[in-house]
Amino acid sequence: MNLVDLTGTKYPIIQGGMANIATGEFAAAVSNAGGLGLVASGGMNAEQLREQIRICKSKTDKPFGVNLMLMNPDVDNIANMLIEEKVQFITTGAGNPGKYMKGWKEMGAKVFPVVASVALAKVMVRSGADAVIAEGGESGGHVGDMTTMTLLPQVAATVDVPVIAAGGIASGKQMAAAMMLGACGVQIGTCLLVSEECPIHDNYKQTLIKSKDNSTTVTGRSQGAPVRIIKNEMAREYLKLEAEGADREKLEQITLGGLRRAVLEGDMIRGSVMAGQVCGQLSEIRPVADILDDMYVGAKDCLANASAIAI
Ligand code: TUI
Repeated sequence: MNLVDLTGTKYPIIQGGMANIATGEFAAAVSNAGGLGLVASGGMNAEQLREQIRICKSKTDKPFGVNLMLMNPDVDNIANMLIEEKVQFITTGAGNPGKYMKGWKEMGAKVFPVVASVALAKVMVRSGADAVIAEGGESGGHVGDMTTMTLLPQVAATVDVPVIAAGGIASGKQMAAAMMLGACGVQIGTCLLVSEECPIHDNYKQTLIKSKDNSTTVTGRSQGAPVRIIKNEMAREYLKLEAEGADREKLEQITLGGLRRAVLEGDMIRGSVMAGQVCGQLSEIRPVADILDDMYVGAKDCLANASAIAI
């Protein structure tokens, strides 16, 4: 099944979670532009998130959803609130949402858990997932071990629900490649950070535009919580301490509040500037509608001309 049939959107493109960034207003902008906008839960409690969901509802009549970051301390209350608010699309990240699936499905929601392994994809399908999002470690923020190139076809070959590709997708060519590997659509995050509508500090957008292919690194592997961020003073200090075997408390001190520092204050030196490896491809700030249009038209074009590729 195509992602468009599953979501009722114009394009088979969904927005990534993006904690502390994807407000109700931003998610509505993505939905109005033809993608599936998602209000992010990371950094919010249930009541704060409810308010953002209501803002999103007031700003779009198109389909939208919520991304539930499962490491959120208020996760149980949020899971229930999503039922009260009758949120129709729920994506999850950074964990196993199994215990919430029954309640969400009974309310009528479609649930797309992010998986970083074939094993979790199988478990999620058994729990009733309508699709799974196979996210490779090219993506920004919390990452798994596999790459999109290797994870996506293995998940697609194993499960009998649609598979959405994520991680390393910011162009029509990359979208087309994901479709060739068995995806029914894509999830994008980093390339939306440089949209006009994205409510992050301008320093964050300019840092992404200046960044190169190898501008990101992964911190937190020693803590079992790997996070892809732009290399800066904080990231270098973190990696040095990690290599020296620093304890959890010391490492947490460095990153505490780091994402908010980057997003709200524009602190590109000590902030946690989450971004995927596609950052080197980004060159300008554009409206969300242009980013989605170009990606979709580019992918269509690529697939239509694929037979001309000599092998
Ligand atoms: O969740 C994400 N990406 C995120 S969440 C986030 S918020 C944050 N804030 C501060 C510090 C750290 C994070 C930023 N980016 N992506 C979805 C994702 N889920 N990627 C990988 C996974 C994943 C990994 C292991 C999902 C499940 C899993 O195993 C679960 C299990 O219990 O087996």
